[in-house]
Amino acid sequence: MKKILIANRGEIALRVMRTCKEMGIATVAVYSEADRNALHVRYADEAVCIGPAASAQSYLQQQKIIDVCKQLSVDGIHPGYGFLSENSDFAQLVTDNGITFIGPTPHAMDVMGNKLSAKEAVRKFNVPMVPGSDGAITNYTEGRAIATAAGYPVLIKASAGGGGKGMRIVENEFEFEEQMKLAVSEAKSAFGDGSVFIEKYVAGPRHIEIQVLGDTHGNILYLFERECSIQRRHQKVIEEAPSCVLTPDLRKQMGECAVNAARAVNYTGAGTVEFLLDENNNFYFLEMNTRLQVEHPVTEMITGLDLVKEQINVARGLALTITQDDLKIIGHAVEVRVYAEDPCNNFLPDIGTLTTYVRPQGYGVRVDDGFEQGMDIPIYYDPMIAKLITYGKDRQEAISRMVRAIDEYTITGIETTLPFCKYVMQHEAFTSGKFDTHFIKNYFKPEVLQQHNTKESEIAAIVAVQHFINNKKKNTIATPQTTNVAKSKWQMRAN
Ligand code: MV4
Repeated sequence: MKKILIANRGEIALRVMRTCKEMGIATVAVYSEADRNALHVRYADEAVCIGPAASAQSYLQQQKIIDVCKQLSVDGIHPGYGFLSENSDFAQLVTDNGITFIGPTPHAMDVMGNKLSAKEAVRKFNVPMVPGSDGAITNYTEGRAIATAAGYPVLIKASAGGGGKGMRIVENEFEFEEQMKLAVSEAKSAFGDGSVFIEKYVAGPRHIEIQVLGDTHGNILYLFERECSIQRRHQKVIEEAPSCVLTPDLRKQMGECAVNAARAVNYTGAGTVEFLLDENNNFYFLEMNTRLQVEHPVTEMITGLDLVKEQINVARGLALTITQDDLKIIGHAVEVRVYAEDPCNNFLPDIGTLTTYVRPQGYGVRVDDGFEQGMDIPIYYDPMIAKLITYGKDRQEAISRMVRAIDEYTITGIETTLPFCKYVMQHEAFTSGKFDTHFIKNYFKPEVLQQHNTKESEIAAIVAVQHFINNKKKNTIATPQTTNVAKSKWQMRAN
């Protein structure tokens, strides 16, 4: 592979191109009309506009992307995450056109893309699963019997679902029929597939996922876990590696189960096996993601591996050069996702211009982003503007560094989730490690940020008055400019 097209935008497009550059591989960007001035377009060696702003008319245009590859003699495509990354038809189309798809086979994507077929495939490979139905349930009588055997409450999940869509909790047998009816009709309208299945409801679980890496020679490794329990509306907000609750023994067990799950589909490239972990440290397979994930940097930080480089080498047909025994966790990494959303206003997307955009710097800080000061946040795509990752020798150092980095990060013009992330970093439940997927529901309400702001504003006012009095005493005049600078700085912080 000498030239790779990145079928994506934003931070992940840049992330992939950086590794290509280090490997001496030329890069091609594709972009929509809304992304003309985007950083991924400027960073690439060549860039081609493939259509209007709407994703369906640009980043999802499979044939247009193939045409660009032909025109520019591209020999590999990296799909990033989202968009076409888990579309097996696209992976097949790429391959059929003699281009290397940097990702797993269409077969692996198809099996793992459906929850029921994924569970069926991995069940034979000794991967623990939540008690429930073995396949799709087709009638209420059968469903109720399975639910009773598993024990209420149960969840009815859509086989084609993802991100919590089409999931319904059933508290008792009397609700069963109504909830199943709703689940099936939701699944039909959302995914065009009404298949549903039953799982016992695991209360207060942690979301632990294992990074795996497979080559085309049958080697599969686990690159340890990421803890992603802090989510809202099934969207991850904070991730870290390693998890502070896994013992070396549990880590090995979960890692080996993840490798087994990957083996069920002869997995190649980078993938993630998701588990629920209950209060008694029982873990259960949820699903497998057949792409590079948003939160992959925390794994890179603790293993020292460049996951994109590994993906490219695997796609080239090279055998992995490391073994499981070579892999060690060194230090701790935390990632916060910076969304253009207002945490004080139900996390509603906040669009606008990045009037001020100053990134944090210094030892142990990594920022993966796709924006610059003065740019507009387009409404057409994901509202994530950046990922802020900190690394430390241990969890406490990574967290302290994160708080410092969030304080340095200066963004005005739009509201972001940064103040929310700082709140989490300083919360006792987070710092002590005693939290689960209900963290936000249990501990967050907008007022906690408002109070924080009021306090900072009060301190700012006191400092300003004292400064003014001191200046008067010294018989010097505080120039309007000095006053303005001090004020605007505090305003930014208070925002
Ligand atoms: C569960 C569960 C409890 N018990 N399954 C949510 C999205 C999908 N990936 C799976 N999800 C869950 N499945 C059983 N049997 C709780 C969740 C869940 C969740 C999982 C991971 C991270 C955050 C979550 C938030 C709410 C519910």
